[in-house]
Amino acid sequence: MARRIMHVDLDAFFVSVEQVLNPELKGKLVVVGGKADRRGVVAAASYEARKYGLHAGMPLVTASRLCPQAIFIEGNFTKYREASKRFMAILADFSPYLEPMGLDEAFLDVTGFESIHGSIKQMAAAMKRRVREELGLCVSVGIAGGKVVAKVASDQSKPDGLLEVPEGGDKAFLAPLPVGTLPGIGKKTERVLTGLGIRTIGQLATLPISVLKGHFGTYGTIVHNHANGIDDRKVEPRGEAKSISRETTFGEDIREGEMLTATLRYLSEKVGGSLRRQGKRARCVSVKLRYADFTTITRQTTLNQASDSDQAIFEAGCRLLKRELSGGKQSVRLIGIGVASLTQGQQLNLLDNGDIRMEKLNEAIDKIRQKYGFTAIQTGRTLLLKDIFPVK
Ligand code: TTP
Ligand code: MG
Repeated sequence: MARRIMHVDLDAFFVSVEQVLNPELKGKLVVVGGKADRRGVVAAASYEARKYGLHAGMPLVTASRLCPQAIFIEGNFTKYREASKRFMAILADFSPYLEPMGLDEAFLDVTGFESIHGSIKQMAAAMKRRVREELGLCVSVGIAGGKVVAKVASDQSKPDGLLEVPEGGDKAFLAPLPVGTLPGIGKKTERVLTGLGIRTIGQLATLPISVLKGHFGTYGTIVHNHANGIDDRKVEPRGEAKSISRETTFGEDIREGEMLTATLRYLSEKVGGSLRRQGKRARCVSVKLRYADFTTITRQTTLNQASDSDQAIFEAGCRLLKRELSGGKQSVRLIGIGVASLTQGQQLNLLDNGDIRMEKLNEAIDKIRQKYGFTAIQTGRTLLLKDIFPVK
Protein backbone atom coordinates (compact mmCIF):
# COMPACT_ATOMS: atom_id res chain seq x y z
CA MET A 1 0.00 0.00 0.00
CA ALA A 2 1.33 3.44 -0.93
CA ARG A 3 2.35 5.54 2.07
CA ARG A 4 0.19 8.50 3.06
CA ILE A 5 1.93 11.07 5.22
CA MET A 6 0.24 14.07 6.78
CA HIS A 7 1.95 17.28 7.87
CA VAL A 8 0.02 19.61 10.15
CA ASP A 9 1.10 23.10 11.20
CA LEU A 10 -0.85 25.68 13.20
CA ASP A 11 -1.37 29.04 11.52
CA ALA A 12 0.39 32.04 13.07
CA PHE A 13 0.74 29.97 16.25
CA PHE A 14 1.87 32.44 18.95
CA VAL A 15 -0.42 35.14 17.59
CA SER A 16 -3.42 32.80 17.39
CA VAL A 17 -2.99 31.72 21.02
CA GLU A 18 -2.95 35.39 22.05
CA GLN A 19 -6.12 35.95 20.02
CA VAL A 20 -7.90 33.05 21.70
CA LEU A 21 -7.00 34.46 25.13
CA ASN A 22 -7.97 37.99 24.11
CA PRO A 23 -10.63 37.91 21.35
CA GLU A 24 -10.29 41.68 20.87
CA LEU A 25 -7.10 40.90 18.96
CA LYS A 26 -8.94 38.77 16.37
CA GLY A 27 -8.66 39.98 12.78
CA LYS A 28 -6.16 42.67 13.81
CA LEU A 29 -2.55 43.40 12.92
CA VAL A 30 -0.78 41.54 15.71
CA VAL A 31 2.91 40.85 16.28
CA VAL A 32 4.38 38.67 19.03
CA GLY A 33 8.03 39.22 19.93
CA GLY A 34 8.21 42.30 22.07
CA LYS A 35 7.28 45.94 22.27
CA ALA A 36 7.91 47.93 19.11
CA ASP A 37 10.58 50.02 20.83
CA ARG A 38 12.55 46.97 21.95
CA ARG A 39 15.52 45.43 20.25
CA GLY A 40 14.77 41.93 19.00
CA VAL A 41 12.80 40.32 16.24
CA VAL A 42 9.28 39.29 15.29
CA ALA A 43 8.48 35.75 16.51
CA ALA A 44 5.08 35.58 14.83
CA ALA A 45 2.89 37.95 12.82
CA SER A 46 -0.84 37.65 12.09
CA TYR A 47 -1.75 37.05 8.45
CA GLU A 48 -3.25 40.56 8.38
CA ALA A 49 0.16 41.96 9.43
CA ARG A 50 1.96 39.80 6.86
CA LYS A 51 0.19 41.78 4.14
CA TYR A 52 2.46 44.67 5.16
CA GLY A 53 5.54 42.51 4.63
CA LEU A 54 5.99 41.55 8.29
CA HIS A 55 7.45 38.10 8.95
CA ALA A 56 9.22 36.04 11.62
CA GLY A 57 12.83 37.08 12.11
CA MET A 58 12.28 40.70 11.06
CA PRO A 59 13.69 43.28 13.52
CA LEU A 60 10.87 44.80 15.60
CA VAL A 61 11.97 48.30 14.62
CA THR A 62 11.54 47.46 10.93
CA ALA A 63 8.16 45.87 11.65
CA SER A 64 6.92 48.97 13.48
CA ARG A 65 8.15 51.21 10.65
CA LEU A 66 6.33 49.13 8.02
CA CYS A 67 3.23 48.77 10.12
CA PRO A 68 3.07 51.34 12.96
CA GLN A 69 -0.59 50.56 13.68
CA ALA A 70 0.18 46.91 14.57
CA ILE A 71 -0.34 45.70 18.14
CA PHE A 72 2.98 44.46 19.56
CA ILE A 73 2.83 41.80 22.27
CA GLU A 74 5.59 40.48 24.50
CA GLY A 75 4.50 36.84 24.36
CA ASN A 76 4.40 34.13 26.98
CA PHE A 77 6.01 30.80 26.27
CA THR A 78 4.17 28.93 29.03
CA LYS A 79 0.84 29.61 27.32
CA TYR A 80 2.20 28.40 23.99
CA ARG A 81 3.55 25.21 25.52
CA GLU A 82 0.17 24.53 27.13
CA ALA A 83 -1.64 25.04 23.79
CA SER A 84 0.93 22.82 22.09
CA LYS A 85 0.33 20.00 24.57
CA ARG A 86 -3.42 20.07 23.93
CA PHE A 87 -2.86 20.25 20.17
CA MET A 88 -0.57 17.20 20.18
CA ALA A 89 -3.09 15.30 22.34
CA ILE A 90 -5.78 15.84 19.69
CA LEU A 91 -3.42 14.64 16.94
CA ALA A 92 -2.56 11.54 18.98
CA ASP A 93 -6.26 10.60 18.90
CA PHE A 94 -6.01 10.36 15.10
CA SER A 95 -2.86 8.26 14.70
CA PRO A 96 -0.37 6.63 17.04
CA TYR A 97 2.27 7.24 14.38
CA LEU A 98 2.80 10.83 15.40
CA GLU A 99 6.08 12.74 15.27
CA PRO A 100 5.89 16.21 16.81
CA MET A 101 8.29 18.75 15.32
CA GLY A 102 8.63 21.60 17.75
CA LEU A 103 5.51 23.14 19.28
CA ASP A 104 3.10 23.71 16.44
CA GLU A 105 3.77 21.10 13.78
CA ALA A 106 3.84 17.35 13.41
CA PHE A 107 3.97 14.52 10.92
CA LEU A 108 1.49 11.64 11.05
CA ASP A 109 1.66 8.40 9.16
CA VAL A 110 -1.94 7.84 8.12
CA THR A 111 -1.43 5.00 5.64
CA GLY A 112 -4.60 2.89 5.54
CA PHE A 113 -6.59 5.24 7.77
CA GLU A 114 -9.12 6.05 5.05
CA SER A 115 -11.09 2.97 6.11
CA ILE A 116 -11.87 4.68 9.44
CA HIS A 117 -12.70 8.14 8.14
CA GLY A 118 -13.99 7.53 4.62
CA SER A 119 -10.95 9.21 3.09
CA ILE A 120 -7.70 10.75 4.29
CA LYS A 121 -9.07 14.14 3.30
CA GLN A 122 -12.12 13.62 5.52
CA MET A 123 -9.79 12.55 8.31
CA ALA A 124 -7.89 15.85 7.90
CA ALA A 125 -11.14 17.80 7.88
CA ALA A 126 -12.24 16.11 11.12
CA MET A 127 -8.88 16.94 12.68
CA LYS A 128 -9.14 20.59 11.63
CA ARG A 129 -12.65 20.77 13.10
CA ARG A 130 -11.56 19.37 16.47
CA VAL A 131 -8.58 21.72 16.73
CA ARG A 132 -10.86 24.66 15.93
CA GLU A 133 -13.66 23.64 18.30
CA GLU A 134 -11.48 22.61 21.24
CA LEU A 135 -8.62 25.08 20.97
CA GLY A 136 -9.98 27.87 18.77
CA LEU A 137 -6.90 27.46 16.55
CA CYS A 138 -6.56 27.03 12.83
CA VAL A 139 -4.35 24.26 11.47
CA SER A 140 -3.19 23.73 7.89
CA VAL A 141 -2.77 20.19 6.61
CA GLY A 142 -0.75 18.73 3.75
CA ILE A 143 -1.08 15.10 2.61
CA ALA A 144 1.42 13.36 0.31
CA GLY A 145 3.51 10.23 -0.15
CA GLY A 146 6.45 11.47 1.95
CA LYS A 147 7.38 13.98 4.63
CA VAL A 148 8.98 16.66 2.49
CA VAL A 149 6.08 16.96 0.00
CA ALA A 150 3.50 16.80 2.81
CA LYS A 151 5.26 19.76 4.44
CA VAL A 152 5.40 21.76 1.22
CA ALA A 153 1.69 20.99 0.68
CA SER A 154 0.70 22.30 4.13
CA ASP A 155 2.85 25.42 3.60
CA GLN A 156 1.23 26.06 0.23
CA SER A 157 -2.26 25.60 1.64
CA LYS A 158 -1.89 28.21 4.42
CA PRO A 159 -3.82 29.75 6.05
CA ASP A 160 -6.63 27.39 7.10
CA GLY A 161 -5.62 25.03 4.31
CA LEU A 162 -6.09 21.40 3.39
CA LEU A 163 -4.18 20.14 0.38
CA GLU A 164 -3.88 16.54 -0.71
CA VAL A 165 -1.33 15.60 -3.35
CA PRO A 166 -2.75 12.61 -5.25
CA GLU A 167 -0.94 9.28 -4.93
CA GLY A 168 2.08 9.17 -7.22
CA GLY A 169 1.81 12.92 -7.87
CA ASP A 170 4.52 14.19 -5.51
CA LYS A 171 7.13 15.02 -8.14
CA ALA A 172 4.64 16.72 -10.47
CA PHE A 173 3.26 18.75 -7.55
CA LEU A 174 6.69 20.15 -6.69
CA ALA A 175 7.85 20.81 -10.28
CA PRO A 176 6.36 24.29 -10.89
CA LEU A 177 7.18 25.67 -7.42
CA PRO A 178 10.14 28.03 -6.86
CA VAL A 179 13.24 26.27 -5.42
CA GLY A 180 12.98 28.32 -2.22
CA THR A 181 9.78 26.50 -1.23
CA LEU A 182 11.67 23.22 -0.79
CA PRO A 183 12.54 22.77 2.92
CA GLY A 184 16.28 22.98 3.42
CA ILE A 185 16.81 25.43 0.57
CA GLY A 186 17.64 28.67 2.33
CA LYS A 187 18.36 32.06 0.84
CA LYS A 188 22.05 31.22 0.30
CA THR A 189 21.38 27.95 -1.56
CA GLU A 190 18.67 29.69 -3.54
CA ARG A 191 21.20 32.29 -4.74
CA VAL A 192 23.65 29.56 -5.79
CA LEU A 193 20.86 27.81 -7.73
CA THR A 194 19.69 31.03 -9.38
CA GLY A 195 23.31 31.48 -10.49
CA LEU A 196 23.03 28.09 -12.20
CA GLY A 197 19.82 29.21 -13.94
CA ILE A 198 17.65 27.02 -11.71
CA ARG A 199 14.42 28.67 -10.56
CA THR A 200 11.87 25.89 -10.12
CA ILE A 201 12.01 22.60 -8.23
CA GLY A 202 11.32 20.86 -11.55
CA GLN A 203 14.53 22.32 -12.99
CA LEU A 204 16.39 21.37 -9.81
CA ALA A 205 15.15 17.79 -10.18
CA THR A 206 16.85 17.43 -13.57
CA LEU A 207 20.33 18.46 -12.33
CA PRO A 208 22.68 15.47 -12.12
CA ILE A 209 23.54 14.43 -8.55
CA SER A 210 27.23 15.01 -9.33
CA VAL A 211 26.57 18.71 -9.98
CA LEU A 212 24.59 19.06 -6.75
CA LYS A 213 27.28 17.21 -4.79
CA GLY A 214 29.85 19.60 -6.21
CA HIS A 215 27.89 22.50 -4.76
CA PHE A 216 26.35 21.06 -1.60
CA GLY A 217 28.57 18.09 -0.65
CA THR A 218 26.75 15.05 0.74
CA TYR A 219 23.62 17.19 1.12
CA GLY A 220 23.46 17.19 -2.72
CA THR A 221 21.94 13.70 -2.83
CA ILE A 222 19.20 14.66 -0.40
CA VAL A 223 18.40 17.83 -2.37
CA HIS A 224 18.21 15.72 -5.54
CA ASN A 225 15.89 13.15 -3.98
CA HIS A 226 13.60 15.71 -2.37
CA ALA A 227 13.35 17.73 -5.59
CA ASN A 228 12.23 14.50 -7.28
CA GLY A 229 9.62 13.92 -4.59
CA ILE A 230 11.60 11.00 -3.15
CA ASP A 231 11.60 10.88 0.65
CA ASP A 232 11.47 7.56 2.49
CA ARG A 233 12.05 8.97 5.95
CA LYS A 234 9.75 7.31 8.45
CA VAL A 235 7.43 9.07 10.84
CA GLU A 236 9.14 8.37 14.14
CA PRO A 237 6.97 8.46 17.24
CA ARG A 238 8.80 9.36 20.41
CA GLY A 239 10.28 6.12 21.70
CA GLU A 240 12.63 5.39 24.56
CA ALA A 241 14.49 8.51 25.61
CA LYS A 242 17.39 9.22 23.27
CA SER A 243 18.22 12.26 25.30
CA ILE A 244 17.49 13.80 28.69
CA SER A 245 17.16 17.49 29.29
CA ARG A 246 15.95 19.99 31.85
CA GLU A 247 15.23 23.64 31.30
CA THR A 248 13.82 26.55 33.16
CA THR A 249 12.20 29.83 32.17
CA PHE A 250 13.00 32.79 34.39
CA GLY A 251 10.30 34.98 35.90
CA GLU A 252 12.18 37.89 34.45
CA ASP A 253 14.97 37.93 31.90
CA ILE A 254 18.41 37.39 33.41
CA ARG A 255 21.67 39.01 32.46
CA GLU A 256 24.02 38.01 35.31
CA GLY A 257 26.44 35.25 34.34
CA GLU A 258 26.59 34.06 37.95
CA MET A 259 22.86 33.44 38.13
CA LEU A 260 22.90 31.60 34.80
CA THR A 261 25.81 29.44 35.94
CA ALA A 262 24.04 28.60 39.19
CA THR A 263 20.90 27.61 37.31
CA LEU A 264 22.96 25.53 34.93
CA ARG A 265 24.47 23.73 37.91
CA TYR A 266 21.03 23.03 39.36
CA LEU A 267 19.77 21.67 36.03
CA SER A 268 22.95 19.60 35.53
CA GLU A 269 22.30 17.91 38.85
CA LYS A 270 18.75 17.10 37.76
CA VAL A 271 19.98 15.65 34.45
CA GLY A 272 22.81 13.73 36.15
CA GLY A 273 20.38 12.27 38.70
CA SER A 274 18.03 11.19 35.93
CA LEU A 275 20.88 9.51 34.03
CA ARG A 276 21.97 7.59 37.10
CA ARG A 277 18.42 6.49 37.86
CA GLN A 278 18.19 5.02 34.36
CA GLY A 279 21.68 3.50 34.63
CA LYS A 280 22.86 5.45 31.61
CA ARG A 281 25.83 7.56 30.64
CA ALA A 282 26.06 10.30 28.05
CA ARG A 283 28.67 11.38 25.53
CA CYS A 284 27.01 14.56 24.30
CA VAL A 285 26.15 17.66 26.32
CA SER A 286 24.13 20.57 24.98
CA VAL A 287 23.08 23.94 26.32
CA LYS A 288 19.97 25.76 25.20
CA LEU A 289 19.34 29.46 25.61
CA ARG A 290 16.31 31.47 24.69
CA TYR A 291 16.99 35.19 24.58
CA ALA A 292 14.57 37.97 25.44
CA ASP A 293 13.49 38.21 21.80
CA PHE A 294 12.65 34.46 21.65
CA THR A 295 15.66 33.60 19.51
CA THR A 296 16.64 30.14 20.68
CA ILE A 297 20.08 28.62 20.27
CA THR A 298 21.58 25.29 21.24
CA ARG A 299 25.30 24.57 21.44
CA GLN A 300 26.73 21.13 21.98
CA THR A 301 29.95 19.38 22.77
CA THR A 302 31.26 15.85 23.22
CA LEU A 303 32.80 14.46 26.40
CA ASN A 304 36.05 12.50 26.24
CA GLN A 305 34.23 9.58 27.76
CA ALA A 306 30.60 8.82 28.51
CA SER A 307 29.65 10.09 31.94
CA ASP A 308 26.74 10.30 34.37
CA SER A 309 28.34 12.76 36.71
CA ASP A 310 26.74 16.12 37.51
CA GLN A 311 30.17 17.71 37.57
CA ALA A 312 31.19 16.52 34.09
CA ILE A 313 27.85 17.61 32.61
CA PHE A 314 28.00 20.95 34.37
CA GLU A 315 31.61 21.67 33.39
CA ALA A 316 30.94 20.92 29.73
CA GLY A 317 27.75 22.99 29.83
CA CYS A 318 29.58 25.82 31.56
CA ARG A 319 32.21 26.00 28.84
CA LEU A 320 29.47 26.19 26.20
CA LEU A 321 27.64 28.86 28.17
CA LYS A 322 30.76 31.00 28.67
CA ARG A 323 31.60 30.82 24.97
CA GLU A 324 28.04 31.79 24.00
CA LEU A 325 27.82 34.65 26.49
CA SER A 326 31.22 36.06 25.59
CA GLY A 327 29.57 37.87 22.66
CA GLY A 328 26.50 38.42 24.86
CA LYS A 329 24.35 41.42 24.33
CA GLN A 330 20.93 40.23 25.36
CA SER A 331 19.30 38.99 28.50
CA VAL A 332 18.22 35.38 28.78
CA ARG A 333 14.64 34.15 29.17
CA LEU A 334 15.27 30.40 29.36
CA ILE A 335 18.25 28.16 30.01
CA GLY A 336 18.44 24.43 29.57
CA ILE A 337 20.97 21.62 29.57
CA GLY A 338 20.64 18.25 27.89
CA VAL A 339 22.58 15.06 27.30
CA ALA A 340 22.43 12.69 24.34
CA SER A 341 24.36 9.77 22.80
CA LEU A 342 23.31 7.66 25.76
CA THR A 343 24.87 4.31 26.57
CA GLN A 344 23.72 1.77 29.08
CA GLY A 345 25.75 0.77 32.11
CA GLN A 346 29.29 1.12 33.37
CA GLN A 347 32.05 2.67 31.38
CA LEU A 348 34.83 0.33 30.39
CA ASN A 349 37.69 2.75 30.85
CA LEU A 350 39.54 2.54 34.11
CA LEU A 351 38.55 5.34 36.38
CA ASP A 352 41.21 7.35 38.10
CA ASN A 353 40.95 8.08 41.81
CA GLY A 354 39.31 11.44 41.28
CA ASP A 355 36.55 9.87 39.17
CA ILE A 356 35.93 7.15 41.74
CA ARG A 357 35.60 9.77 44.49
CA MET A 358 33.14 11.69 42.32
CA GLU A 359 31.09 8.53 41.65
CA LYS A 360 30.87 7.79 45.36
CA LEU A 361 29.92 11.38 46.13
CA ASN A 362 27.14 11.39 43.52
CA GLU A 363 25.85 8.07 44.79
CA ALA A 364 25.70 9.42 48.32
CA ILE A 365 23.97 12.61 47.16
CA ASP A 366 21.38 10.61 45.21
CA LYS A 367 20.59 8.53 48.28
CA ILE A 368 20.09 11.57 50.49
CA ARG A 369 17.97 13.26 47.83
CA GLN A 370 15.87 10.13 47.39
CA LYS A 371 15.11 10.17 51.07
CA TYR A 372 14.79 13.88 51.84
CA GLY A 373 14.08 15.55 48.46
CA PHE A 374 16.20 17.23 45.83
CA THR A 375 16.90 20.40 47.75
CA ALA A 376 18.08 18.55 50.88
CA ILE A 377 21.58 19.00 49.46
CA GLN A 378 22.72 22.20 47.87
CA THR A 379 26.05 22.49 46.15
CA GLY A 380 27.89 25.78 46.69
CA ARG A 381 26.63 27.29 43.48
CA THR A 382 22.99 26.30 43.66
CA LEU A 383 22.67 28.01 47.07
CA LEU A 384 22.37 31.19 45.01
CA LEU A 385 19.07 29.83 43.76
CA LYS A 386 17.43 29.21 47.10
CA ASP A 387 15.04 32.11 46.54
CA ILE A 388 13.94 30.73 43.18
CA PHE A 389 13.57 27.03 43.91
CA PRO A 390 11.96 26.58 47.30
CA VAL A 391 13.64 24.22 49.74
CA LYS A 392 11.28 21.42 50.69
P1 TTP B 1 5.89 28.71 12.32
O1 TTP B 1 4.95 27.54 12.19
O2 TTP B 1 7.06 28.78 11.43
O3 TTP B 1 5.09 30.08 12.07
P2 TTP B 1 3.61 30.48 12.48
O4 TTP B 1 2.89 29.35 13.12
O5 TTP B 1 3.66 31.76 13.26
O6 TTP B 1 2.96 30.85 11.09
P3 TTP B 1 2.54 29.86 9.91
O7 TTP B 1 1.07 30.08 9.74
O8 TTP B 1 3.31 30.32 8.73
O9 TTP B 1 2.86 28.47 10.33
O10 TTP B 1 6.40 28.82 13.80
C1 TTP B 1 5.60 28.48 14.92
C2 TTP B 1 5.86 29.44 16.06
O11 TTP B 1 7.24 29.41 16.40
C3 TTP B 1 5.54 30.90 15.73
O12 TTP B 1 4.18 31.24 15.94
C4 TTP B 1 6.46 31.64 16.63
C5 TTP B 1 7.66 30.73 16.79
N1 TTP B 1 8.77 31.22 15.95
C6 TTP B 1 9.74 32.05 16.52
O13 TTP B 1 9.70 32.33 17.72
N2 TTP B 1 10.74 32.53 15.72
C7 TTP B 1 10.82 32.24 14.38
O14 TTP B 1 11.74 32.72 13.69
C8 TTP B 1 9.82 31.39 13.80
C9 TTP B 1 9.86 31.04 12.33
C10 TTP B 1 8.82 30.91 14.64
MG1 MG C 1 2.87 27.42 12.25
